[in-house]
Amino acid sequence: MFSKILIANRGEIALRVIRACKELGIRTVAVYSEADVNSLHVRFADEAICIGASSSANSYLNIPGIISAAEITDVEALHPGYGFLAENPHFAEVCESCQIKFIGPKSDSMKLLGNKMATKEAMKKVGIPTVPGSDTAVKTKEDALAIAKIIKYPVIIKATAGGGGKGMRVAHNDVRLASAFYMAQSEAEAAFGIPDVYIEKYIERPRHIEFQILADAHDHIIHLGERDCTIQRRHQKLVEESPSPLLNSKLRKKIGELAVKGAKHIKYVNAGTMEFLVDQEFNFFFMEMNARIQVEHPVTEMVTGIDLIKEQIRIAAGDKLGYNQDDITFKGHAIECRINAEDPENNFMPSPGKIETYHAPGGRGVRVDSHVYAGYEIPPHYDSMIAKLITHGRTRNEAIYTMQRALDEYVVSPVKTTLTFHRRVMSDDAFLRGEIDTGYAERITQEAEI
Ligand code: MV4
Repeated sequence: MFSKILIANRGEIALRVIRACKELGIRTVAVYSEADVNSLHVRFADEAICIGASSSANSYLNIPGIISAAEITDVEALHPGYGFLAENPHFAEVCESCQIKFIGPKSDSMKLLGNKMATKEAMKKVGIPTVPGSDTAVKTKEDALAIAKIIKYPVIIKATAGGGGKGMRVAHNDVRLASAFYMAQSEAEAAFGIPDVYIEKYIERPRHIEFQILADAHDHIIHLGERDCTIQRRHQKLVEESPSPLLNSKLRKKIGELAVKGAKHIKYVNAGTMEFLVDQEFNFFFMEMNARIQVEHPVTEMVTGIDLIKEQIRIAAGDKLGYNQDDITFKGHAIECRINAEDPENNFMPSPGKIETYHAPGGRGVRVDSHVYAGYEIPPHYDSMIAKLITHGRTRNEAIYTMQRALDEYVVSPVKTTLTFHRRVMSDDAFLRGEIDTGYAERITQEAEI
């Protein structure tokens, strides 16, 4: 096992990794930007090094700065968290070439998974259902029209280098397809430096269900069930839960086995997530695979009792998984609400600034993962998430009632937060019935769907 790890991240996830390290007896090194001097991840780590100015580009994305910090402090491994450099194959290679173990998948896996179309083809090859569409990059408007003729409208154009909803365009007819095609291409070129796009049949009002995978370096792969992440806005998840109210144990077993098969096929190692869309008829389709620990990992931890961060560290250290698929049992129901410093009454506009009053909820069945406190100044430079509120209950209703109670207790002022949005969701009849789709968040905030 490692004796010292550097955490190349900030905020709640840096704190989450530090906590796991402490429980494993591993010393920790935090890195921070000038804006984060007073952050809890700096205070709770054994050592902390400033790696640059406030902007992400100068700090948490500054590869030479992070590597220098790792060398000075003589760490054996590095945890990237999520976002920033977590899925950057070049960064993983630099770490390995400096004898620093990157706690994540191999850089080759990250390269493949960064290409959404190549990943889709790889999964299709082992019998995982994918959405009908082009199986190579679509280079001309004529090709795009020919594919649309076969799969029929509506269609969606996606950037091969995209993911997470970036660079997507929907078209309902030939005229719109032509302009959507050119727009998607130029957006892809501008955002990723790669103009390649592909086309799929557009699934209307789907649900987003993802499976958590754990894979060790000894060809042993298991899944830890699913998370339903259907409640999103502009591709930002707001509420996640496990199990999904949509799946029964038969469908869970079926998709879970396919997810494991897919991860095995690409020789994936570490924690990963296979993302699926489920349509109104319960057909499911593989979308993409995420090569990182995800924000919403706590809901899986709550229902399986497994510490995913510790598992990531053990896997990177070369340990074998300590259990088989049959040893994984699911207990009760967990829900996570993302508390962002954003104003739901004003188009979710970021609301950075100083938190004057802060009271986090507690009590039975409540978990809060957060780096903020009374007097904390939310910097304007990064993601606006300030906390994750997770509740667990024996049933979905119990988890919801505990969430309602915890949301009532939560006080954050004067910054605006998504607490108000969550209070509305947790008492909304459609949500209580589990009748949601990807248009839900926009509908209840009376916004137009994209
Ligand atoms: C789709 C789709 C409909 N049809 N693909 C958005 C994120 C990316 N991972 C996949 N996304 C979508 N792909 C086809 N063929 C609709 C979405 C989508 C979506 C998916 C999950 C959750 C929220 C969403 C919001 C808008 C669009």
